[in-house]
Amino acid sequence: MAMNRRNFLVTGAGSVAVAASGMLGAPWIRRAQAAEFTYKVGTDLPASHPLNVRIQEAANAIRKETDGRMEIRVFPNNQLGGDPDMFAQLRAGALEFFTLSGANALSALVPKTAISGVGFAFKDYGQVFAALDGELGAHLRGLITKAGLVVQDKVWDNGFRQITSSTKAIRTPADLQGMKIRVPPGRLWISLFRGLSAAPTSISFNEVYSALQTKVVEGQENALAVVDTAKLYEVQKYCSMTSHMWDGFWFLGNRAAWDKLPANVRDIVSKNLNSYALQQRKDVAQLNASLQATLEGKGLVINSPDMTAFRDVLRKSGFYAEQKQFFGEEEWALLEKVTGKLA
Ligand code: X2X
Repeated sequence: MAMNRRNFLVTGAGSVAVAASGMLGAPWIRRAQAAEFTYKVGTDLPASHPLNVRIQEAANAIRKETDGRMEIRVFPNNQLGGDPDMFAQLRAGALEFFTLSGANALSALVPKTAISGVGFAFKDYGQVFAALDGELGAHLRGLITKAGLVVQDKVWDNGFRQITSSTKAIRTPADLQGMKIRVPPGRLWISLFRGLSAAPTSISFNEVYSALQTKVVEGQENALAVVDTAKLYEVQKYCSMTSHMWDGFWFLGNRAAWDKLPANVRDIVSKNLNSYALQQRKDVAQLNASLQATLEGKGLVINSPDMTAFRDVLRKSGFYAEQKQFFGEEEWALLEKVTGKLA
């Protein structure tokens, strides 16, 4: 077998070793051979974030349980592009799997998935997962499926989002007035921060570090696990614990690629993705609870404002009335069934 660079890249280092040692076909080398199905998953977070760590563990379990038939390769950190790009690739079939927030680019196709990000809707993780593992989640997954995509049952955690800034701590609603803040692509984020009288700009995550560094924007908002793993503390000074919204990732699949998998392989994939998602939720909750001290050690100045006044500003701005109308009576009722009256 001739080994040129292309062969090497296609077959991988395992096969090179096999070819070189003349052991082709040896049964114990089976794992090094190409899988029958090699699918990619793209994510927007750094490799060290529990989202990627647990997806990789799920992929390992899936390879093992399918006897090497199914390989899922993880491409973290926007290696395959920003969220809108990866979402387009997923829809076109160039990418088989993609994790995406319901409030992010997914809401351009399925607007109602953004409902999980409504400002101050969930008071804690108990409410978040009661809603998303319950009726609201089932309803949203139905809409995603109707739009032609595949979605796994368990949502992965991003966390409650906090505001960081290079210019000031956020202590009162007045501190947000006119603040140039980066938000992810998605209508809801713009409505939320306009409702709080800030000046939000949509920027996809792959451009956030440099947008903060060059001061195109003063601040951004993300869960502490993201602030830490993406090293945003290097380009931000303050972090205000606003927990203004919860955010999570749906594990999406391309319909044609999914339907190509035999039923027993699909079952193994879903079973593992859903069980590792539950592990990942625990990791993120623990991290977000313990990272304050770590981030202070890295130089961030952290404060915890009383959020009552912020909610009042949002209510008075008409935010909840507007969102209720946007998402619709049925969806709003499913949300309020868990959260209690919001508007
Ligand atoms: O873009 C973001 O800020 C991120 C990484 O949190 C999302 O995917 C929504």
